[in-house]
Amino acid sequence: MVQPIRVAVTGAAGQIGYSILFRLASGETFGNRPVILQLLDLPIPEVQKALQGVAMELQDCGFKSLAGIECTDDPNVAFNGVSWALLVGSKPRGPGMARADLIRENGPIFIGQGNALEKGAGDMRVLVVGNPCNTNCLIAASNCKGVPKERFFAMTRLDENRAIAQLANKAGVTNAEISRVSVFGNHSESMYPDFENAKIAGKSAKTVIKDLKWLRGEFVGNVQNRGKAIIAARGKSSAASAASAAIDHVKDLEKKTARGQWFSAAVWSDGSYDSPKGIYTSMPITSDGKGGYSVVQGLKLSKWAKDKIRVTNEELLAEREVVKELLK
Ligand code: NAX
Repeated sequence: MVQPIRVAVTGAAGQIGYSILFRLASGETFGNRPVILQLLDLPIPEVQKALQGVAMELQDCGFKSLAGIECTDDPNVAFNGVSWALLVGSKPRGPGMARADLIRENGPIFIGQGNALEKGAGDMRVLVVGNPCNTNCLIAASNCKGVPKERFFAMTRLDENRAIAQLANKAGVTNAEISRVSVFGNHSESMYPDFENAKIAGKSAKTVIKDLKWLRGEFVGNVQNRGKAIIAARGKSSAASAASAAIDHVKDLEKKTARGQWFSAAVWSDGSYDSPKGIYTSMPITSDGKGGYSVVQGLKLSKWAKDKIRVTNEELLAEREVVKELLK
């Protein structure tokens, strides 16, 4: 009999939780391997009641691959024995709230969760989605001593997917014809989506689109500001697309990346592309299909692109400064 895989999701009663859990349970993400979901949310009666409601709906789907559901308000229970921990839960940014205040507000959550992950840790991988995700990932990893920093990721896959859709739309092709898009830096408005190495139907995106002004201006801006545009249109932040990107991340890390392809994730900086060490910054990576990854090396970037990457990494250094007392 195949051993079930245990997957923890925090903030499971929230918007993203409501989209992600069904795709984790359905068999789509882990194939035929049975899944036990370990769902964490706040110790507030209404929140725990809502979480029970989500668990009831999961049961009602009758997924053959769902082997169990545990709902809890205790991170030690949620992370016990997991292979994946998806850290979604955190407070959203309130109106007029500065980014630094959000960082200070959410940072402490990731100390406790880092400690609990350390206790429960087997050979797990952690994906931080809750914002500011790069810096929250740094806090969690730093408070999870003994677990290699390379097992932690912050999610920038949504930004990559947004960039793919923008390029496909401009070139009048399907998303499937776009490849080799990378997101560099922070999951914030400073991120840099690289089109210089992207391909459209196997040809350089720059030669297909032939409009450098659009690529450097509208394209980059649309990707950087897409989160805001969704809030303006929907009145709520992206949820289904964020959940979908997290599923893409897990699936892509679980399988060996096809030759010549890559995907984006914020990883523990090894200094590639002149990124400072000691931060989680987004880079193009490939997976070995066994839980390990490598940063794609040797991409050619213009001085203009390198400047953009420098700026977004400087923002990450400034965020690290804000949370320095939370790091071990
Ligand atoms: P919701 O407010 O709908 O849900 C958040 C859930 O987290 C709530 O159920 C809340 O009770 C729970 N929570 C809060 N603190 C917790 C704690 N200490 N332990 C466990 N649970 C806790 O937000 P949702 O729309 O689901 O978004 C969740 C996070 O994802 C936010 O931080 C959001 O900014 C971030 N996002 C990140 C994205 C990315 O690409 N990295 C994109 C989408 C999204 O903006």
